[in-house]
Order: sequence, then C-alpha cells, then structure tokens
Amino acid sequence: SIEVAAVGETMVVLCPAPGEPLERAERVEVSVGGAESNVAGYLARLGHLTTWVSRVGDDPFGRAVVRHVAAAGVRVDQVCVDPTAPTGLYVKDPGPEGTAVHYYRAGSAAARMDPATLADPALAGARVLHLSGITPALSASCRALVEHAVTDRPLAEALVSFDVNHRARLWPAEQAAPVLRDLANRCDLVFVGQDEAETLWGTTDPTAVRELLPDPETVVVKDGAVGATALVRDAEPVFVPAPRVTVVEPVGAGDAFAAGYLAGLLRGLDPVRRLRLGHLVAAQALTSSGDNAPVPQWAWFEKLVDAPADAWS
Ligand code: KDG
Repeated sequence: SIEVAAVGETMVVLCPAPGEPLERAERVEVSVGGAESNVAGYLARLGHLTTWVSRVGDDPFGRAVVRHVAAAGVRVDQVCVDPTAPTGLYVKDPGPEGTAVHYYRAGSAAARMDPATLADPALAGARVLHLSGITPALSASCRALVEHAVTDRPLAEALVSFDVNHRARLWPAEQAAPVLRDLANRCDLVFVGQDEAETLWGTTDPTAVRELLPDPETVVVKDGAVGATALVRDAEPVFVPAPRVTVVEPVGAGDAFAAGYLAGLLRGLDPVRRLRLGHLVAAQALTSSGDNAPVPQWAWFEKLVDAPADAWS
C-alpha cells in the first residue's frame, strides 16, 4: 500500500532562455514544478511508494503536469481532473539578483481542493502525509484542507510532515506568519528555512524557532549552504553541515532536502543520517537546473550516508 501521500498544487513552469530577461524573451523553456510533487518525485526515486494528491484542469498543461509527475515514478491516481478550472502556471524571470516568480494560478483547479480531497480510503494506510505552507495560501477551501489534514488526521496512521514554504508572492509575511505557525504546530515534523523563520517570526535561532513550535515531535531548521539542525523532542539538537557544492539553481533544493530526510525516517535511520540524506538529495537539486533534478537511486545514497563524521564537517 501507499507509503507517502504528498498533497499540493503543481504547475507548468515557463522560463526564458539563459540571459534573456522575461520582458524581452522570445523563447521559453517549458517544465513542471510544484513543491509537494517535487518531494514525491524524489521519494519515488529513492524507492518509496508515493502518491501525489492534487487537482488539475482538463487542459494540455494539466495533462503535461500529470505525465511529468507520473514519469518520476509517482502514483497519480489521486489526481482529480476538474473541467471547470484551469491548471496553474508560473513563469520564472532569472536575473542577476536571483529568480523572480510570476504566478498565474488564482482560481486554478488545484485551488479548488478541499477537505474531501483526502477522503479516499486508498490513502488510509499511508505512513507519511506531506504538506506545505503553500497550500493554505491558495484558497479558503485549500486552507480548510490543510486544517483538516493536521487536526482531524484523516490518514490515521500517517506522520504529518509540513514544509513551511512561505511564498511571499502568495501572501505577505504579516498574514502568513500566524497561520503557518499554527498549522506547523499541529504537525509531527516541520521543515523551515532560517530565512523564512526570520521573515515570518523574526528569528533565525533554531532554539528560538523551536520555542515558537513546541508541539511537533521534530522541527528541522535549515540554514542553506551552512547546514541543518534537527530538534527532536527530549533530545539534544543535532546539526549536520551541508556538503559544499557549486550551485546551478537553488529552486527545488528545499523539496529535495525534505525528501531525503523523509527517506531516512521511513528507513528508520537516526536524525544525523536523516539530515545527511536531506543534504545529499538537496546537493543533487542544487547542482542541476530546473525544479526537479534527476537523482541517483537509493544504493548510491546508502554508501554516502554512512561516511565518517569528518567527511561531513
Ligand atoms: O519548491 C520549488 C518550486 O517548485 C515551487 O516553489 C513551485 O510550488 C511552487 C510554488 O508554489 O511556489
């Protein structure tokens, strides 16, 4: 049966050719991106039976999205095709100061997800339900879906994993901060970047973040290229430095990190190894362009995860 269910919107991504500002672009590259389906794709690659739960329009972009996610080895039979709303789209504008993002997703099919989205008994036995803070920003019904998922726990067996993923383009920090904190606090495992913790809650300190999020069993605070700290209930915080890599494009690295961590958890590894796996999968994403990088299979990671500690500092 299903090990992991990941719920969220996935969009077609348009990105101009390198060096062409969007405003003058004559050609764009078409790909597919969505935080939760990125996590699902990496987990499938790492050998976990994963399903992506979502909604797309009955349109060519919707079919492209579903085909792309399925090609990564993810189950897509929980994706509803909605003939009354379009598939969302986002456009990247890479510039010298980073990549700006323009969304065309208001009123999308995925924004119509609601609590019933998780009602299928086929999901009942999942071990992990992965959500992100993007979904509650999409619509009132999507927010109700996330509230339902974290409070009523429709997937009774599942650990609920939540990547805070604050998207300023969807909602400003003042609005998002209390909602994301409250939702995160009702999950079992939370991923948050220090940069977003700063923007949302005014702190980068892992211990202070933990004080704001006392309820989950585990909070993982990520400090980009530096490393990540796991704060597990009743244990000392553990920090694992990130390996040095030459970054090609950072988009999607957080999703890869979450997938690596979750794979370690599903395989019963300790927090240090979970963090190492997070970094190893993230490194794959950082060193390739696009939102979802091709990654090696589990056997490749398995060797590196047990490397001696000094290889990691
Ligand atoms: O997570 C990296 C991107 O794929 C993601 O940001 C796109 O789902 C996305 C969003 O809503 O921003």
